[in-house]
Amino acid sequence: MSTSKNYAGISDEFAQLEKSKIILIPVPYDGTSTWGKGADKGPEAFLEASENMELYDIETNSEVYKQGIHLTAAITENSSPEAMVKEVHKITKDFIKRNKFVTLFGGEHSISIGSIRAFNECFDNLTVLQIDAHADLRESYEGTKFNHACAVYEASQTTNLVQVGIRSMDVIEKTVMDEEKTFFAQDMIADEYWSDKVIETLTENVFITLDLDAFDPSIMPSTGTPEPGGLLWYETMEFLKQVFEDKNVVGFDIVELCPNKNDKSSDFLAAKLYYKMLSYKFAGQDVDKEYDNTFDIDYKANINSRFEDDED
Ligand SMILES: [Mn+2]
Repeated sequence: MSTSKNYAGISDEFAQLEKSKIILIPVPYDGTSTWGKGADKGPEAFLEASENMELYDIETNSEVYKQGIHLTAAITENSSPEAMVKEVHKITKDFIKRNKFVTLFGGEHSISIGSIRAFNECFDNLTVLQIDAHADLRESYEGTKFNHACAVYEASQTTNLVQVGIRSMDVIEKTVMDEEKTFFAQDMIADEYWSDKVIETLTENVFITLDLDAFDPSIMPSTGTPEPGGLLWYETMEFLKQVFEDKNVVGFDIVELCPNKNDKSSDFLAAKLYYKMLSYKFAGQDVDKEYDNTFDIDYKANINSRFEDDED
Protein backbone atom coordinates (compact mmCIF):
# COMPACT_ATOMS: atom_id res chain seq x y z
CA MET A 1 0.00 0.00 0.00
CA SER A 2 1.07 3.54 -0.58
CA THR A 3 2.23 5.42 2.48
CA SER A 4 3.69 8.44 0.74
CA LYS A 5 0.35 10.25 0.91
CA ASN A 6 -1.04 12.07 3.91
CA TYR A 7 -4.05 10.88 5.85
CA ALA A 8 -7.32 12.14 4.31
CA GLY A 9 -5.41 14.22 1.78
CA ILE A 10 -4.56 16.85 4.37
CA SER A 11 -1.75 19.22 3.52
CA ASP A 12 1.84 18.60 4.68
CA GLU A 13 1.46 21.43 7.17
CA PHE A 14 -0.90 19.23 9.22
CA ALA A 15 0.81 15.90 8.58
CA GLN A 16 4.42 16.38 9.66
CA LEU A 17 5.58 14.11 12.45
CA GLU A 18 7.04 16.81 14.67
CA LYS A 19 3.98 19.04 14.66
CA SER A 20 1.32 16.34 14.72
CA LYS A 21 -0.41 15.51 18.00
CA ILE A 22 -1.99 12.40 16.48
CA ILE A 23 -0.22 9.36 15.03
CA LEU A 24 -1.96 6.89 12.73
CA ILE A 25 -0.23 3.52 12.32
CA PRO A 26 -1.63 1.20 9.62
CA VAL A 27 -1.20 -2.50 10.34
CA PRO A 28 -2.35 -4.45 7.27
CA TYR A 29 -2.01 -7.86 8.92
CA ASP A 30 -4.19 -10.86 8.16
CA GLY A 31 -2.08 -13.82 9.22
CA THR A 32 -4.45 -15.75 11.48
CA SER A 33 -7.98 -15.02 10.29
CA THR A 34 -10.08 -18.13 10.20
CA TRP A 35 -13.00 -17.29 7.95
CA GLY A 36 -13.36 -14.11 5.93
CA LYS A 37 -9.94 -13.13 4.59
CA GLY A 38 -9.02 -9.62 3.56
CA ALA A 39 -8.33 -7.58 6.70
CA ASP A 40 -4.89 -6.91 5.19
CA LYS A 41 -6.71 -4.66 2.71
CA GLY A 42 -8.43 -2.74 5.52
CA PRO A 43 -6.01 0.16 5.98
CA GLU A 44 -5.86 0.91 2.26
CA ALA A 45 -9.67 1.00 1.92
CA PHE A 46 -9.95 3.07 5.09
CA LEU A 47 -7.41 5.61 3.84
CA GLU A 48 -9.08 5.84 0.45
CA ALA A 49 -12.48 6.46 2.03
CA SER A 50 -10.91 9.04 4.38
CA GLU A 51 -9.76 11.06 1.38
CA ASN A 52 -13.37 11.41 0.30
CA MET A 53 -14.68 12.55 3.66
CA GLU A 54 -15.57 16.07 4.85
CA LEU A 55 -13.07 17.26 7.43
CA TYR A 56 -15.44 19.52 9.34
CA ASP A 57 -17.32 17.72 12.13
CA ILE A 58 -20.77 19.22 12.63
CA GLU A 59 -21.38 17.81 16.11
CA THR A 60 -18.19 19.13 17.72
CA ASN A 61 -17.95 22.16 15.42
CA SER A 62 -14.31 21.31 14.81
CA GLU A 63 -11.71 20.40 12.20
CA VAL A 64 -9.63 17.96 14.19
CA TYR A 65 -7.08 17.42 11.40
CA LYS A 66 -5.67 20.83 12.34
CA GLN A 67 -4.29 19.21 15.51
CA GLY A 68 -1.97 17.37 13.12
CA ILE A 69 -2.36 13.75 12.03
CA HIS A 70 0.80 11.95 10.98
CA LEU A 71 0.42 8.77 8.94
CA THR A 72 3.33 6.43 9.63
CA ALA A 73 4.72 3.71 7.41
CA ALA A 74 2.60 0.60 7.62
CA ILE A 75 3.75 -2.20 9.90
CA THR A 76 4.23 -5.10 7.51
CA GLU A 77 6.06 -7.61 9.73
CA ASN A 78 4.27 -10.90 9.14
CA SER A 79 6.92 -13.59 9.48
CA SER A 80 4.92 -14.91 12.44
CA PRO A 81 1.99 -13.71 14.56
CA GLU A 82 4.41 -13.23 17.46
CA ALA A 83 6.84 -11.15 15.40
CA MET A 84 3.98 -8.93 14.24
CA VAL A 85 2.79 -8.39 17.83
CA LYS A 86 6.31 -7.48 18.95
CA GLU A 87 6.70 -4.97 16.16
CA VAL A 88 3.32 -3.34 16.89
CA HIS A 89 4.25 -3.16 20.56
CA LYS A 90 7.61 -1.54 19.90
CA ILE A 91 6.43 1.07 17.41
CA THR A 92 3.34 1.98 19.43
CA LYS A 93 5.43 2.48 22.55
CA ASP A 94 7.98 4.61 20.71
CA PHE A 95 5.29 7.05 19.64
CA ILE A 96 3.66 7.13 23.10
CA LYS A 97 7.04 8.12 24.53
CA ARG A 98 7.16 10.96 22.02
CA ASN A 99 4.03 12.41 23.63
CA LYS A 100 1.68 11.58 20.76
CA PHE A 101 -1.94 10.46 20.78
CA VAL A 102 -1.38 7.08 19.14
CA THR A 103 -3.99 5.31 17.01
CA LEU A 104 -3.77 2.17 14.90
CA PHE A 105 -5.85 0.77 12.06
CA GLY A 106 -5.82 -2.99 11.36
CA GLY A 107 -5.62 -5.59 10.16
CA GLU A 108 -7.15 -8.32 12.19
CA HIS A 109 -7.72 -8.11 15.91
CA SER A 110 -4.49 -9.89 16.92
CA ILE A 111 -2.63 -6.61 16.29
CA SER A 112 -4.24 -5.30 19.48
CA ILE A 113 -2.19 -7.69 21.61
CA GLY A 114 0.79 -5.50 20.71
CA SER A 115 -0.94 -2.14 21.04
CA ILE A 116 -2.49 -3.05 24.41
CA ARG A 117 0.91 -4.16 25.76
CA ALA A 118 2.40 -0.80 24.83
CA PHE A 119 -0.38 1.26 26.41
CA ASN A 120 -0.47 -0.94 29.49
CA GLU A 121 3.23 -0.32 30.07
CA CYS A 122 2.87 3.43 29.70
CA PHE A 123 -0.32 4.25 31.62
CA ASP A 124 -1.28 3.35 35.18
CA ASN A 125 -4.33 1.31 36.01
CA LEU A 126 -5.36 0.96 32.39
CA THR A 127 -8.84 -0.02 31.25
CA VAL A 128 -9.09 -1.77 27.91
CA LEU A 129 -12.54 -0.98 26.57
CA GLN A 130 -13.21 -3.61 23.92
CA ILE A 131 -16.15 -2.99 21.61
CA ASP A 132 -16.65 -6.21 19.69
CA ALA A 133 -19.13 -8.92 18.71
CA HIS A 134 -16.75 -11.61 19.94
CA ALA A 135 -15.27 -12.23 23.36
CA ASP A 136 -11.77 -12.99 21.96
CA LEU A 137 -10.77 -14.54 25.31
CA ARG A 138 -9.14 -17.78 24.21
CA GLU A 139 -5.73 -18.30 25.78
CA SER A 140 -4.51 -19.84 22.53
CA TYR A 141 -6.09 -20.87 19.24
CA GLU A 142 -4.81 -22.97 16.36
CA GLY A 143 -1.45 -23.31 18.04
CA THR A 144 -0.71 -19.66 18.83
CA LYS A 145 -1.42 -17.16 21.61
CA PHE A 146 -1.39 -14.46 18.95
CA ASN A 147 -4.51 -15.51 17.04
CA HIS A 148 -7.33 -12.97 16.60
CA ALA A 149 -9.49 -15.23 18.79
CA CYS A 150 -7.04 -14.46 21.63
CA ALA A 151 -6.98 -10.69 21.08
CA VAL A 152 -7.86 -9.69 24.66
CA TYR A 153 -6.91 -12.76 26.69
CA GLU A 154 -3.72 -11.07 27.85
CA ALA A 155 -5.64 -7.84 28.57
CA SER A 156 -8.05 -9.86 30.73
CA GLN A 157 -5.08 -10.90 32.88
CA THR A 158 -3.13 -7.62 32.97
CA THR A 159 -5.65 -4.75 32.64
CA ASN A 160 -9.17 -3.76 33.63
CA LEU A 161 -10.87 -5.32 30.61
CA VAL A 162 -14.44 -4.16 29.85
CA GLN A 163 -16.26 -5.86 26.98
CA VAL A 164 -19.17 -4.22 25.13
CA GLY A 165 -21.44 -5.56 22.38
CA ILE A 166 -20.51 -9.21 22.85
CA ARG A 167 -22.80 -11.75 21.19
CA SER A 168 -20.60 -14.67 20.18
CA MET A 169 -18.23 -16.80 22.26
CA ASP A 170 -17.16 -20.32 23.11
CA VAL A 171 -18.24 -21.81 26.43
CA ILE A 172 -14.58 -22.14 27.48
CA GLU A 173 -14.31 -18.32 27.44
CA LYS A 174 -16.76 -18.16 30.36
CA THR A 175 -13.97 -19.40 32.62
CA VAL A 176 -11.98 -16.24 31.83
CA MET A 177 -14.77 -13.71 31.38
CA ASP A 178 -15.66 -11.24 34.16
CA GLU A 179 -19.41 -10.99 33.73
CA GLU A 180 -19.54 -7.83 35.86
CA LYS A 181 -17.54 -6.12 33.15
CA THR A 182 -19.17 -7.76 30.14
CA PHE A 183 -22.05 -6.08 28.33
CA PHE A 184 -23.83 -8.51 26.06
CA ALA A 185 -25.62 -7.05 23.04
CA GLN A 186 -28.79 -8.87 24.02
CA ASP A 187 -28.88 -7.13 27.41
CA MET A 188 -27.86 -3.72 26.05
CA ILE A 189 -30.85 -3.56 23.72
CA ALA A 190 -33.19 -3.87 26.70
CA ASP A 191 -31.38 -1.41 28.98
CA GLU A 192 -31.46 2.29 28.18
CA TYR A 193 -28.79 2.92 30.85
CA TRP A 194 -26.20 0.49 29.48
CA SER A 195 -23.72 3.20 28.59
CA ASP A 196 -23.80 4.70 32.10
CA LYS A 197 -23.20 1.23 33.52
CA VAL A 198 -20.22 0.71 31.23
CA ILE A 199 -18.72 4.07 32.24
CA GLU A 200 -18.96 3.06 35.91
CA THR A 201 -16.67 0.08 35.26
CA LEU A 202 -13.90 2.17 33.63
CA THR A 203 -10.78 3.49 35.35
CA GLU A 204 -9.48 6.97 34.46
CA ASN A 205 -7.05 5.84 31.73
CA VAL A 206 -8.84 4.06 28.89
CA PHE A 207 -7.56 2.42 25.72
CA ILE A 208 -10.32 1.57 23.24
CA THR A 209 -9.99 -1.44 20.97
CA LEU A 210 -12.84 -1.36 18.48
CA ASP A 211 -13.55 -4.39 16.33
CA LEU A 212 -15.80 -3.22 13.52
CA ASP A 213 -17.87 -6.41 13.76
CA ALA A 214 -19.35 -4.86 16.92
CA PHE A 215 -21.56 -2.89 14.54
CA ASP A 216 -24.64 -4.47 13.06
CA PRO A 217 -23.95 -6.09 9.66
CA SER A 218 -26.77 -3.95 8.22
CA ILE A 219 -24.48 -0.91 8.52
CA MET A 220 -21.10 -2.69 8.61
CA PRO A 221 -21.15 -5.74 6.34
CA SER A 222 -17.44 -5.70 5.37
CA THR A 223 -15.93 -7.62 8.22
CA GLY A 224 -14.47 -11.10 8.48
CA THR A 225 -17.09 -12.50 10.84
CA PRO A 226 -20.38 -10.53 10.73
CA GLU A 227 -22.78 -11.26 13.57
CA PRO A 228 -26.44 -10.20 13.68
CA GLY A 229 -27.73 -8.01 16.48
CA GLY A 230 -24.97 -5.42 16.60
CA LEU A 231 -24.57 -1.78 17.52
CA LEU A 232 -26.00 1.02 15.41
CA TRP A 233 -24.35 4.30 14.51
CA TYR A 234 -25.87 6.98 16.73
CA GLU A 235 -26.00 4.95 19.92
CA THR A 236 -22.35 4.11 19.42
CA MET A 237 -21.40 7.75 18.79
CA GLU A 238 -23.29 8.85 21.90
CA PHE A 239 -21.50 6.21 23.96
CA LEU A 240 -18.04 7.02 22.59
CA LYS A 241 -18.60 10.74 23.12
CA GLN A 242 -19.47 10.06 26.75
CA VAL A 243 -16.34 7.94 27.23
CA PHE A 244 -14.11 10.63 25.72
CA GLU A 245 -15.75 13.32 27.87
CA ASP A 246 -15.65 11.42 31.15
CA LYS A 247 -12.33 9.56 30.88
CA ASN A 248 -8.74 10.04 29.77
CA VAL A 249 -8.76 8.06 26.53
CA VAL A 250 -5.06 7.48 25.92
CA GLY A 251 -5.32 5.92 22.46
CA PHE A 252 -7.35 3.50 20.36
CA ASP A 253 -7.25 0.97 17.57
CA ILE A 254 -9.86 0.01 15.01
CA VAL A 255 -9.64 -3.46 13.47
CA GLU A 256 -11.18 -6.04 11.13
CA LEU A 257 -12.24 -3.94 8.16
CA CYS A 258 -12.42 -6.54 5.41
CA PRO A 259 -13.30 -4.42 2.37
CA ASN A 260 -15.63 -5.42 -0.42
CA LYS A 261 -14.93 -3.54 -3.64
CA ASN A 262 -18.62 -3.64 -4.60
CA ASP A 263 -19.81 -2.00 -1.39
CA LYS A 264 -17.81 0.90 -0.06
CA SER A 265 -20.23 1.89 2.70
CA SER A 266 -18.28 -0.02 5.35
CA ASP A 267 -15.04 1.70 4.36
CA PHE A 268 -16.76 5.05 4.79
CA LEU A 269 -18.20 4.01 8.15
CA ALA A 270 -14.69 3.12 9.35
CA ALA A 271 -13.30 6.41 8.01
CA LYS A 272 -15.99 8.46 9.71
CA LEU A 273 -15.74 6.48 12.94
CA TYR A 274 -12.01 7.15 13.17
CA TYR A 275 -12.48 10.85 12.53
CA LYS A 276 -15.37 11.07 15.03
CA MET A 277 -13.23 9.50 17.73
CA LEU A 278 -10.48 12.05 17.12
CA SER A 279 -13.07 14.83 17.08
CA TYR A 280 -14.38 13.72 20.48
CA LYS A 281 -10.85 13.43 21.86
CA PHE A 282 -9.82 16.93 20.87
CA ALA A 283 -13.20 18.69 21.15
CA GLY A 284 -12.78 22.20 22.48
CA GLN A 285 -8.97 21.99 22.54
CA ASP A 286 -7.06 24.88 21.09
CA VAL A 287 -5.00 23.85 18.07
CA ASP A 288 -2.09 25.99 19.29
CA LYS A 289 -2.07 24.48 22.77
CA GLU A 290 0.70 21.98 23.40
CA TYR A 291 -0.53 18.40 23.75
CA ASP A 292 0.17 16.27 26.81
CA ASN A 293 -0.63 12.59 26.31
CA THR A 294 -0.21 12.12 30.13
CA PHE A 295 2.58 9.58 29.71
CA ASP A 296 4.95 10.46 32.57
CA ILE A 297 8.42 9.86 31.21
CA ASP A 298 10.20 10.45 34.56
CA TYR A 299 7.98 8.12 36.46
CA LYS A 300 7.99 5.41 33.84
CA ALA A 301 11.62 5.63 32.81
CA ASN A 302 12.75 2.72 34.95
CA ILE A 303 9.90 0.38 34.27
CA ASN A 304 10.95 -2.39 31.94
CA SER A 305 8.60 -4.43 29.88
CA ARG A 306 6.47 -6.77 31.95
CA PHE A 307 6.42 -9.23 29.12
CA GLU A 308 9.00 -11.89 28.56
CA ASP A 309 11.17 -12.00 25.46
CA ASP A 310 10.67 -8.33 24.83
CA GLU A 311 13.84 -6.53 23.92
CA ASP A 312 12.57 -3.01 24.51
MN1 LIG B 1 -12.46 -9.19 17.92
